[in-house]
Amino acid sequence: MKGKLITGADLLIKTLVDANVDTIFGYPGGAVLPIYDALYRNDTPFEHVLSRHEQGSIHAAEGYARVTGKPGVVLATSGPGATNLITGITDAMMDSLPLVIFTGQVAKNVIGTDAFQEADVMGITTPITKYNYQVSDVSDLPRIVKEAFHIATTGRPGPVVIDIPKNISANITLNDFEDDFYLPGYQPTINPNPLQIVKLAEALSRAKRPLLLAGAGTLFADASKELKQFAEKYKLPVTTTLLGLGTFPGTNELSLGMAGMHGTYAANMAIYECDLLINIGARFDDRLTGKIVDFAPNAKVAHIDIDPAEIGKNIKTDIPVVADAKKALIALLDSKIEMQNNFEWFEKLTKNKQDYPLWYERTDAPISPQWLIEQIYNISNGEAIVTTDVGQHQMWAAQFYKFDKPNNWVTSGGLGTMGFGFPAAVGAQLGRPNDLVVSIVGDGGFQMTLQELSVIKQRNLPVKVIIVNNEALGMVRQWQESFYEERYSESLLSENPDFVKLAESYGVRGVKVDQEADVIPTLQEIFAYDGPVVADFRVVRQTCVYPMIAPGKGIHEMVGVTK
Ligand SMILES: Cc1ncc(C[n+]2csc(CCOP(=O)(O)OP(=O)(O)O)c2C)c(N)n1
Ligand SMILES: [Mg+2]
Repeated sequence: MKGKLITGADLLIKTLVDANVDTIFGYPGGAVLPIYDALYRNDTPFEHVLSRHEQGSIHAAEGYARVTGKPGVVLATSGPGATNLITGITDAMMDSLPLVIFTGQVAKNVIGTDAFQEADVMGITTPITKYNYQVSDVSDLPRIVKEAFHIATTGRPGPVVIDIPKNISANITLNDFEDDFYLPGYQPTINPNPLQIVKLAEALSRAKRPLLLAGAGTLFADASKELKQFAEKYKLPVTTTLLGLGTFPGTNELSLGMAGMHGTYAANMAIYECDLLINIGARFDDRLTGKIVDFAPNAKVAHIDIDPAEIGKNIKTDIPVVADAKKALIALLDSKIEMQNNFEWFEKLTKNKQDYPLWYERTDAPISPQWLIEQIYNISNGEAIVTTDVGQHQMWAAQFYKFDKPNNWVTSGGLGTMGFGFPAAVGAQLGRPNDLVVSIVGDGGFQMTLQELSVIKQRNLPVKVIIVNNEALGMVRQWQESFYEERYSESLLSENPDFVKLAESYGVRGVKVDQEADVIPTLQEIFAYDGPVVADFRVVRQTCVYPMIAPGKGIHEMVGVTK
């Protein structure tokens, strides 16, 4: 017999060390006790971060993955531990975040008997993971873990679940199984087809009104540098999706800002009027496109995406390029392209930017939420990692924080998960300990996962929580105002807790600001403070997010473009 005898849990720890894991986000329970015991007994080179709810663990892992580019690793127990992860797994699937999630499972001999804390994790997670495994033989464990990290991080990233029955982690086994793998059915296409690149180069040479649309795929491919080179070389205007913010510098003269439901007039009209739309790593989701027939109606559409399933899914595509965004951009930079004179187009877009900027009403007390975001931008020199929840504050952060650098923007796009922002900030701060992490949250969403205050206290993580407190489920209130004749059904939060006292009860500093005059000094002071802070900013409840494309309307039918 070869090798040493150890437990399956010790073998798991070894596989994590081999995968260069530095942080695990988790929460213990019966089915993972052998794994937690192995964590205790082994001198591991990685850290385990105890959340206060499994949803906190998984959103933290998402935040960590988003800002570091490394996979987020999660460990939870069977049954309720696993089901508490479901929202985060779905969120990661929708936003293509690389996660490897370990769930405990009841022992193999009782699977299917409704054993204590048994849940069908394979069944539940099949539609919300890139791949999932249940380990049935411990000798497969090293290979499965290696495969899982490979699948999560390559091609289009996504979450992978490994369900581990308790007998596998508890029993004694050998420590030296093979971990080589071969996945003939999983070979993502990385390099673009040269003929498709030629077609795209030719289309660009003919275009009079070209436009680049950059999505999160550009970030995952680490292609921001190439995107900027390409745009500047040919003077191509650039708009981004919500998740693509930061992939192209927001302050660059070629930037039109974000497109879509709450995008800028300049960006949405550019999509409406362009004759060539080059989508790089965005998935044409409905919050971007509005009514499909009015989306880029005069344009040839090129779509660069690593996931072939995205091509033509929502928008008819003339030039598909299945490839890694960086490889495709490098190929385009090397292509022969002779641009038409697009001076008039560029002038028009610049004029749209100047004539129809984002606007807001400034108020003194309570504070204007958009003005608050502008001050956060100014005082952090535009260099903070910003995480948000979902709602009005999220859209204001997207509109008014000009992201110039990639991977500093952490938000829940596809699933729109309230409760995401604060735990995501915990993971972001752990992944990038030297950066300023500002978590802009709603008074509603913060109350969904604020138990993670224990974690920032325990670890003295200097996360700055900014509550944009409108005493409302603001985005719901806005839709009720606009589309339901001001019937504010269950959307006003007049019974919010005292957030300052709440923070203090966790041992975290709390401040409340309700006058404009106090905003700048408070932000300066808390950003300089070396510890966690919860700041409750009182903003005007009635403020709406504009411009807006109403549901069912076309991208050119924005309302609230001007005051
Ligand atoms: C988990 C979850 N439940 C419900 C919703 C629907 N929803 C979207 S925005 C919103 C209001 C959010 O309120 P708040 O967190 O205070 O942010 P605000 O819009 O006021 O800035 C709600 C309820 C959601 N996105 N996620
Ligand atoms: Mg609110």
